[in-house]
Amino acid sequence: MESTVMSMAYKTYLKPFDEPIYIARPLLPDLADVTRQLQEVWNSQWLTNNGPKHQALEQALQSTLLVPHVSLFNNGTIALVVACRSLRLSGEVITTPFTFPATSHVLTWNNIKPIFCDIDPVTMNLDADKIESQITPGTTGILPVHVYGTPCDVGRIQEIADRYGLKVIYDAAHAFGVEVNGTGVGNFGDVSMMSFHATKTFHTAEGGALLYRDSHLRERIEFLKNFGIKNEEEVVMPGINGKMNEIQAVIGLEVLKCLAKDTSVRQDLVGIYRACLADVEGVTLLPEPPGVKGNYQYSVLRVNPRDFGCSRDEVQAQFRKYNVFTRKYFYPLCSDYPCYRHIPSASPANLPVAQQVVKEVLCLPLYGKLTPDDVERICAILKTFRRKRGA
Ligand code: T4K
Repeated sequence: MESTVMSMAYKTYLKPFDEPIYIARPLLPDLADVTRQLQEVWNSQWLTNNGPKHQALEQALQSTLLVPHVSLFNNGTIALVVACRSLRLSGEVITTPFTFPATSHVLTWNNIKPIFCDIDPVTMNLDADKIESQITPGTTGILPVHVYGTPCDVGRIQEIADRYGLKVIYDAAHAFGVEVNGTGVGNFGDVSMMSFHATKTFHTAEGGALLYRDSHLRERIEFLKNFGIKNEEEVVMPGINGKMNEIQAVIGLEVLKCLAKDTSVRQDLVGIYRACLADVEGVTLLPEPPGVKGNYQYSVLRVNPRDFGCSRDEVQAQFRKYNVFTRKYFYPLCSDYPCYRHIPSASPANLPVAQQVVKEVLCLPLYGKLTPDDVERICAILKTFRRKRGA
């Protein structure tokens, strides 16, 4: 009798969620707090162009991210476009195919040819061992991505860059607050870009920033993000409009106040994912590297179809029936887009690891409003998809 009741309860547990469970949901501060700050913006009648909220956020982020310079932007993509310009990159830049489209597109927007290099099978970041073979006389830089917030092999990459006189720009879109042995991740390379899109741990609805140590870069970056305007009489370079406005900055200031608590909730939820899936054959979660303070931006599953008895795509399709919307970040590979697949380095033969990884990864829902019970239920549902060999 007791076991029948339990099994009925379990069946209910395995029913579809009443409301859709998305991959991400934005961290929303108390609206009253946001409104209070917006009232100040209204009173000041200063809505954009380096206003007081913008300045306050820039300073707050310099200390939060442990980096000497932060320049705010209207989104991460424009920030990355400006980063390439600020370092005068040209010709060819070595990058990863396993990323969001923005990474390779910013090179194209700068008339730079992306050269795709294969990735590490565990971290899924650019494989430092394979970078040198892609360097040619036309190479001016390396654009690695700290995918899912896992830091790249920053030491090795810098050593290669120094040896060949190359610049390094990190796409750190996912790496807000990540530290490597106590150093803010934005201190590595020449410049790093962070995205403050609504789906990121820290956000300004849309937004982004460049992080860097060299104070000489600041003036050029600030000109480039503001049409190249020096003053009312002088325009010194062909800049773009990359400015963050005061409303975005207010959202950022309020999100920042809630971030530590939200990150701790995310950390606990990742712990539950790990505990629930530890013994499930055929699925693994992205490991946390030693010495790294993570930000728990994503919960990244790898599905081995042979051992799990079901492919990543089948898992995603099955989850949809339960109202759970996972994402195949980052399928397809950038090197497989029609605009890039003609490039010789985009050939699948050059990117065997990326070609394999891109079939296996599935990002699971992760955000502060998800409950431990939700995560346990998502894991329980996932386990039902497993097909034992021979079954
Ligand atoms: N480099 C890398 C490595 C990146 O991953 C990104 C952006 C960039 C550069 C460029 O940075 P930004 O220019 O964006 O600052 C989302 C984000 O839009 C994008 O910022 C992010 N990477 C990427 C990984 O994820 P989509 O196309 O998956 O977004 P979307 O609209 O499908 O949203 C995903 C889910 O989030 C929805 O199913 C529901 C939920 N959601 C979304 C929004 C926008 C909400 O609950 N509320 C919302 O307001 O790209």
